[in-house]
Amino acid sequence: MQLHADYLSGSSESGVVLTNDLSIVILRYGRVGLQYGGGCMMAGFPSSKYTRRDFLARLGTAAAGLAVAPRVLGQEPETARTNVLLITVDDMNFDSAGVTGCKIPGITPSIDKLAAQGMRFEHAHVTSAVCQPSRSVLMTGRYPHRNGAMGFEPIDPSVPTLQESLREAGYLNGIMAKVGHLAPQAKFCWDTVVGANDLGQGRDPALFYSHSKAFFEQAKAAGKPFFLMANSQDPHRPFPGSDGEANRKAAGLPEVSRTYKPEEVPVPGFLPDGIPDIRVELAQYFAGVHRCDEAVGQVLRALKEAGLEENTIVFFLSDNGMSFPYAKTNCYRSSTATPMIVRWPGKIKPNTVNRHDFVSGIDFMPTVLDVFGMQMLEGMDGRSFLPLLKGKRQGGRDKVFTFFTETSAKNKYPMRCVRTEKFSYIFNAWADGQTIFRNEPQSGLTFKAMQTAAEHDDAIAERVKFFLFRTKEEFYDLEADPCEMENLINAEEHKATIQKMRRELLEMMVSTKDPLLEVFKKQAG
Ligand SMILES: [Ca+2]
Repeated sequence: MQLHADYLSGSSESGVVLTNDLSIVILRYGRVGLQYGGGCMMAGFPSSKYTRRDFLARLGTAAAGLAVAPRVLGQEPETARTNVLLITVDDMNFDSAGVTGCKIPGITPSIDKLAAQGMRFEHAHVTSAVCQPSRSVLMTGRYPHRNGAMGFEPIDPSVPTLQESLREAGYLNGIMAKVGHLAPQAKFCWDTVVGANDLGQGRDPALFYSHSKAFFEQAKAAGKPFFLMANSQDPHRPFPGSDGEANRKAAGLPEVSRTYKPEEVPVPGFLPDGIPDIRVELAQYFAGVHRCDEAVGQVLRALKEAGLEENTIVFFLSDNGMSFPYAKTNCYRSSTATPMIVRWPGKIKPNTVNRHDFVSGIDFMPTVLDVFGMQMLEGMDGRSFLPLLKGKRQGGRDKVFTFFTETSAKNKYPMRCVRTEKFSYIFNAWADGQTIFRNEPQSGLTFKAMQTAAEHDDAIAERVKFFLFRTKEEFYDLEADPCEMENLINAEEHKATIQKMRRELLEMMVSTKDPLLEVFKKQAG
C-alpha cells in the first residue's frame, strides 16, 4: 500500500523500486494473502506499458473509487474502516436454524447468536436456487440472464463485479471454499484464496477458524480494509453418515460433532412424513446443518479475536434451499428463501426482525456499495437495502422474482417465479407433459423412498408425478398453504391475482430482456 501511495504522491523515486507497468503495480498492491488467486484487470487499465504520467492521467477514471477510500492514501484513522464479512452456507433451508423455527435443541447456536446481535429478514430470497447462479447474482447485482451465469457458467467478462469495485477502492478481497462457483476467477480479484481442500472439503470448523484468523491478521498487517467471503460447504450433499460421504472420507472430510436420530428431526411440510428413509436422510442433513453452524461460529470467533468485530458488517445467508425434492434447484419457497442476517455493531439495532420487506440476491452488491458510500454502477437490477438496515422504510419491497435455468449437468429446466407475502406464481417453460425433471435433490434416499411409497399411496404418487412433470403454471395461496402443495392456477377466485402476477412477471422479463420472454408470451395464460 505504501508503494501505491508513494507512487501517487510522486515520491516513489526515493528508495522504492517501481515498475512503470501499471498492471504490475496494481497486482503487487493486491498481492497480499495466503495464496494469490489470479489476476484482476482494473477497468481502463489494460496490461500494456504505462509511464507514471499515463498512470496519473488515467487515474481520473478511477478517482471516484479512490476518493471513497481515502484510507488508501492514509488519510483516515484505522478505527473508521468498515470491513465486510459475508458468511454463506451451502444448501441450508431457510427454516433449519433455531432462530428461524427449527425445534431441534441447540441446532444452530452461532447463527442464533448472530441474529440476536443483528437484523434478520423473514422475506429474504436468493435469486436462483443453485450455487453458481445464486452466487454470481450476489457479486454482480444482476439477474442471471443479465450477468451471464444462468447455469454453471462464468459471468460475462463485460459485467462489473463487486470485487472489482472493492479492489479499486483498496480493499483486500478474500474467499474461502466454493471458489470455482464465481467465474472467471480473474473477474473476482481475490487477493487471498483458501480452497476447499485446505478447509476439510470446505466443512472443517477448526480450519475455518485458523484460515480466517490468518486472513484477518494479513488484512491488519497490510493496513487494508477487507471483504471476506467465507463459504461453508455444509449442509450440501453428501450428508454426514450417507453412503456418498463414505466414498469421500479419504478426501479430508471432518467428523461431525453431533448426530441426530431419525425421530428427532422435523420433516418439512412439502415432504411426506412417516417414511423411515426420509427421516434417516433428514437426520444426516441436520448433522451437516450443525457442522455448518460450527464453521459460522469459528469464523465469527476469529473476527472477534482479531479485534475487528466492531468495524465489520457481517452478512449471513444460505445460497439456496435444502437439497430435497421441492426445494433446491426449483422456484418454490424452500428453493430460494434464505435466513439472511446482517450484523453491524452500533449501526443496526440488535435482535431485530424485518417481517415484511422483500430483499433478494440482486440487492447484495448495491447494499455493500451503499454501506461504503461508493458509487452505484449502472446496469444493476437490485438496489440497496441499507435504509432497512437503519430501521427506515423503503417502498417497492413487496415481491421478488426468482429464476432457474439449468442443472450442473447442463439439463435445461427454465422456470420463473414472482413471489409476494401472500402468493406465488411459477412459470415452468420446460413442462410439456413429456420432459422429466431430473436433478441432484432427487439423489440419495428421499426421492427413492417417495417413489416406493407411491406404489401404495395415491397422495404421494401424485406428489411424485407432479414433481417429475410439473405443469406450465403454478399458483399458491401462501397464507392457507405455505408449503405450496395445492396448485390453484385454475381457481376462479384467484383469477385477478394470477393475471396481475403474470403481468408483473412479463414486465420484468420485458424490462430485463429475459431470453424466455417470447416463450412466456406464447405459453402463459
Ligand atoms: Ca448451494
